[in-house]
Amino acid sequence: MSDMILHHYPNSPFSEKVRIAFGVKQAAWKSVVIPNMMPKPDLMPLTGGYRKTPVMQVGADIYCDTQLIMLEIEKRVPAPPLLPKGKEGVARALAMWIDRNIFWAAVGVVMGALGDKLPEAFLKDRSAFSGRSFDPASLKSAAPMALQQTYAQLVLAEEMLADGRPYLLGDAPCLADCALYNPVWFIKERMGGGKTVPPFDRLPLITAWSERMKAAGSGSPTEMTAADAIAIAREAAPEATSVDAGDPSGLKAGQTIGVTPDDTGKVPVSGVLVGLTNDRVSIRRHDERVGDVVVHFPRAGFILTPA
Ligand SMILES: N[C@@H](CCC(=O)N[C@@H](CS)C(=O)NCC(=O)O)C(=O)O
Repeated sequence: MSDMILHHYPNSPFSEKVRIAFGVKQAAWKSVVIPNMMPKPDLMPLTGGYRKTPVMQVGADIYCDTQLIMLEIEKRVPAPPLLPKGKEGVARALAMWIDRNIFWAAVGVVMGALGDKLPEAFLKDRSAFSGRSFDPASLKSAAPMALQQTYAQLVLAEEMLADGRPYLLGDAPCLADCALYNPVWFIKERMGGGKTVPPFDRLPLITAWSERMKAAGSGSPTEMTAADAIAIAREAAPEATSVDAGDPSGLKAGQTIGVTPDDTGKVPVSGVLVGLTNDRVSIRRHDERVGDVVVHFPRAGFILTPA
């Protein structure tokens, strides 16, 4: 069973980064809607504790973090490419900048406006998730600065479009465009889509670009239940992986290790090392409900700890 199954929820901006990639590629995928906060009882057996959204599953292989999910989609649906030839590193580096810098500024803008309308349980969950205070009054007072920061970062992308190119790296949307669509979509979705919504009142090229991106849609999703996704994992065997014996980390195949995000949702996932390359680390774990699965993470932004 090689369907790409995305575990996500509609309001999740990082999920939109992936959904728009499915749109660019006009890809078919399965959609499992997960809770927008902990607990996530049908996701944890698959990931072993990784709690962020989204997660992609293909059979008994579980891909965590959009950095890696996008590479996996690219491998499975190569055309049209998200990594333009000769600019693969640039596209990935831009995506990293956007994910790590613009996203949190955009969260500050949206939460500043909506913080006092969100359920207490959600605010508590996000405080624990991020290590930052999601208290509505603090969110509100920090919002003007978050807006300035969002603009200061987005203006760099506006400059990239200043020569008339339709997308960040040229004539076609790439990984960097999908990444940028995440915070832009988030603010537009939650604060109203108009051109006059700050900071878009001062970003005409990004505003026009976001309309072009929106037109890509989200491919062809089909709803799937969490129970069906779990059954698929149980019945499938993970794909083959290999450990680079010369990896400078010194980690060896068969060792038990923990893998932990270095920024938010810092829950370690432990398992047996079965894959290690420049761009990913893969660990095998067993769970009663899902059987043997391999959970894959990007190298950048993840801490590997020998047990
Ligand atoms: N680096 C991660 C970031 C993912 C992320 O922060 N996602 C947010 C939702 S958009 C999240 O996990 N929030 C907490 C949750 O959904 O439980 C990625 O690229 O996938």
